[in-house]
Formats: sequence, C-alpha cells, structure tokens
Amino acid sequence: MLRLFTTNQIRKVTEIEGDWDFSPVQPEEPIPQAYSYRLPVPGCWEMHPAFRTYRGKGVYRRFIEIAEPASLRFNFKGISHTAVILFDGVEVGSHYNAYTPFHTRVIHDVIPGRHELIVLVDNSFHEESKLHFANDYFTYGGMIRPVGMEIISPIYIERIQFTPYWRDSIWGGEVVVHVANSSGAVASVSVAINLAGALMELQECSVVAGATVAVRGRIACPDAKPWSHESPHLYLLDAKLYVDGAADPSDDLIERVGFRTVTTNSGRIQINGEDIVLKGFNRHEDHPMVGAAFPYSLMVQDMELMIEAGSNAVRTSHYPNDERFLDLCDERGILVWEENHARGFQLDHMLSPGCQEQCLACNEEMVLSHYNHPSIIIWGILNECASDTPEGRELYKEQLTQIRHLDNSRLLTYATHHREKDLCLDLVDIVSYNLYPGWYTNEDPSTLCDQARGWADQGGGLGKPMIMSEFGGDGYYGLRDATRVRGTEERQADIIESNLAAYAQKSYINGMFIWQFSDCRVVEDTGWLLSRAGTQNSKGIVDRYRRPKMAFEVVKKYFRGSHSSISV
Ligand code: ADA
Repeated sequence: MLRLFTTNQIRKVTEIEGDWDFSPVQPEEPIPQAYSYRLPVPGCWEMHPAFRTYRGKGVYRRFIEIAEPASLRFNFKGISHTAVILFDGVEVGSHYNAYTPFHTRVIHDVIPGRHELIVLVDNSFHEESKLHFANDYFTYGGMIRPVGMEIISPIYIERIQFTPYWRDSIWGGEVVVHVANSSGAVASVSVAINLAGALMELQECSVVAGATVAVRGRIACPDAKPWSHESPHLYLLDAKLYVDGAADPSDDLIERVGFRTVTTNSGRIQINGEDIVLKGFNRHEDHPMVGAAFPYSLMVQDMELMIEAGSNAVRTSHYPNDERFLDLCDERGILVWEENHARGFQLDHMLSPGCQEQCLACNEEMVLSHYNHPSIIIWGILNECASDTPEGRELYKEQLTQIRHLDNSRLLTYATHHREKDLCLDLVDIVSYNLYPGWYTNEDPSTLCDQARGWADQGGGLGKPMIMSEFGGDGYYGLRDATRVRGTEERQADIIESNLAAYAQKSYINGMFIWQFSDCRVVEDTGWLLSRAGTQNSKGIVDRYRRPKMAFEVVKKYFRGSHSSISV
C-alpha cells in the first residue's frame, strides 16, 4: 500500500511488493554474480537471520513484465540509506537519506517483455554520510518503504501544491500544479481541477522539452468544512492533464487535502483561529518485528495507543515519516510536527563538507512531498544541533529561510537543549526546549520551565509560543520495585507525572511532547561514554513491543484532562 487513498485513475500505478532477490556485496563489488537470498519489500534486512547486524552494501533485484510499449517511472518511498537504481543495466536514479521519497527519471520506449530492476543499497556509516551515523536510534538497511511503478505519459503531473485559506467567510485554496515534460518537443498543457464539489480549469500554457511548468489557480469551495483535530474533514483534489488541446486527459494526480489555517497570536498557537495545546509524543518509526519498515497495521496500532493515551499531536523525531502514517494523521485529526533528519550535530559536524547540502536536500524533499497533509502544522529542523554558536546560527538561518520560501503556511521550530545559550530563537515561530528534569538533572520541572521561559524571552523568543519538546526518563519494561529507583517503571512514571503536572499549570506552554512513545533500538557503538543498555533507548511509555508501562496511565490521566488544566 503506497497511500491510504487512490492517487490516480488514468496513470497506472502498481506497487512492487513481495520478495525481491537479494545479495550482500563487498564495497568494491557493485553487482553480485548470484543472489542467494530473497527479502521482502518493504522490509529491513536486519529482520533476516543472516543480516541481524549487517551494515554495508546489498543489492536487490526484481524482474518486471511489461505488456505494451510504455514509459515507466519508479517511485521509491524510502531506501535506507543510499540507493542507486538500474533499469536493464542503465542507471536511472540515485538518492541519499532513508526517510525521504524519490522518483527515477522517466524511462521512455520500454518494449514489451521482461526487464530487470536493480537497486544498490548502502547503509554503512562513512565520512560522506552526514545524516546517518551511529546515533540514538537505528539506521536499518534495505528498501524500508513501499516502491511504486508508474506507467506514465511523457508529459505528466509531477506534483500538486494546495494551500488552503479562509477568506470572506468561505474556504478556498491556492492550487499549483507542476507539469513536467520529459518528451522531446514543446507542448501546450491545461489542467482541470475538481475539489470539494468545485470545478476549475487552469489556464493553458506551454512547457518546453525537458522543463517543468507551474500552472496556478485559486479555487473557492463554499461547501467545504474545515479540517480540525475534532472533525478532520478531508477532500480529494483531482487534477487532470490535457495536452495540445486533446479532448481526453492523458494523465492525472489525486491529492487529499483539508481546509485549515495555522497561526500564532498572543503567544499561542491557533488552528482555524482557535487556541490549541499540543499533547503528544515523540515517535521513532521502529519496531522489533519490522525495524523501520512499518506495515499499515502496526502504524494503526501506534496511532490507537497514542489516541488512547489522550494525545492530539505527534512529533516525527527525528526524520520525515512514511507517508501512510501522515495519511493516518490526516484521517484521525492528529496534529504533526514533522522534522527533518538531523539529530545531535556538533558544530564541526554541521560545518563539515556536505552536511548542510544533505540537510537542505532533506528539507526540500520533506516539504515538497508532504506539503498537502493538513495534519502537518509545524516543520522542525536540526534537533539539538549547534544553535548556540554564531556559525551554527548561519546554517539554521539558511535552512529556515529555505523552508519559509518553500512553504509559508506553516509554523517553524527546532528543539534545543542549549538553554540560555541558544542564539537562534528569533528565527522561528515557536520556541521548543528539550529538558529532562528528574532524569538528566535533579531540577524541579516547574522552576525549570519558568527559567526556560525567561531564557526564551531574553533570547529572541519574547511573545512566542513555547513547547516542551522532550522530557521523560528511562523505565525498563517489567522492572518494578518499591524503592522506585532509576530505571524502574515507577520512577519513570514519577518523572513523567512531575513534568506533566508542572507544564499543565503554565499558561505560556502550548505543547508538550513526551520522550518518547515507544522504546527504540539504538546503534550499538555510538562511541559515547555511556552506551544504552540493551542497545535501546528505554524512555518509551510503551516498550518496543508496545506493551504499556506504568507511565502510560499517568499520561492518560493528564492528556485526557481529568487531572489537569490542559485544555484543547
Ligand atoms: C535528546 C534527543 C533524543 C534522545 C534523548 C535521550 O533529547 O533529542 O533523540 O536521544 O535526548 O533519550 O536522551
């Protein structure tokens, strides 16, 4: 399943799921002589007994049958972490970063018969890989997210960008349809839009060979109902492409959108003009049975548990998520802070060759591919990186400027642990702190929170909404002890209770994200002084198998509102 709704009626899209041939390869051996394994796609190779801890290169192969002459394009939702794609031995695409999708180029004039698709994958850590390295989560290997094959016309809709607005007491939207021309000749194109019962023709324009054109329009939708946490109304936006005055459309793309606005005012966050307090979890896409390759059923399980705990929000720490999970957030009305892929970069790492470029590429892919999800209300960048240095500030600034340029309709933030030393708070809409009172320090959460407000006010965040973006502590599932010592479920529950009790009383707090939803696997050799016991980060309020710990009930008590003034 690529998405939770049908994205095309004209363009033929099929998922290439199931077993692929697989072989690990030596660094200097690009294509294997033989394939001894078969691995499921989507899937992580760590789930196979032979590759539980394999870090290196591997090659996937699949044969494709084509019935009629066609142009093809492949859509890879996520390969961890570097990919090179070969079609009949010819390179047709490449990509770095596990957590953002990409397409191959259009492959023209594919003749009927059997064709070979090869994907070279690398999950090794090395100097050029700045986003993936030994970290406090796990970089799996393989084709971790779905793969689609499109039979596509040479002139096609590349993407749609929909920005909703509320004007003169009705909902409407700005629609931008990007049309690409991979043919050898200039073409004249027009687009018909159908959205929430409203129809619109986007003006005819020409697109030269090899180029892309943005066709724009504004559409009023008087019958549309707003999207919100309580009532997440969704609408299909159907775009049909007409080329050179043809009577019938030759391509289409269907997006699913919602009508809502996101603003800040008087130090608070508003959805559709109404103040909101975000109550949620930091979530890694990680599960012991599947690694990072979540099937839909496990996404739903996570979602239902988070809803049961009373949350209305999720932070996709620390990378863009599988789009099916975002689709699910759209459907269930869960508000999303989606984050680029960057955790814990020191300044020298940020300044090292390639790092900023890899972040910028990730930002662009994240924003452009996930632009239409009404659930996403915040873009986040660079978790706990060097926002306390002038050089780091320049890099934060460049990335935030880039995202504002790509999307001016959402709020921007980053999670900092630099306390009074942070230098970038003036650059964002929301101030977000990762502080761990009760776990990494013995500070009182209420006093610390007031202090943090003071740092924000002094440091460029005056008058801005504030979120406690991470707090919590380790709790080993099943370790219960009346002494309530560190690591017990009791102590973890105490820490989370004291944090939530404090933040619930602060009128300037607009959001709280518990670290973390579930325990997650971490890379064994992080080189840190204190490695994580059991190679897992154990701060989940459910364990890796989603069994609730004692803290789960505490969260429920606060997030569901019966024991606090947290209101939504
Ligand atoms: C940081 C970081 C998280 C996690 C957490 C912890 O705040 O953002 O990824 O590592 O600390 O558990 O210590």
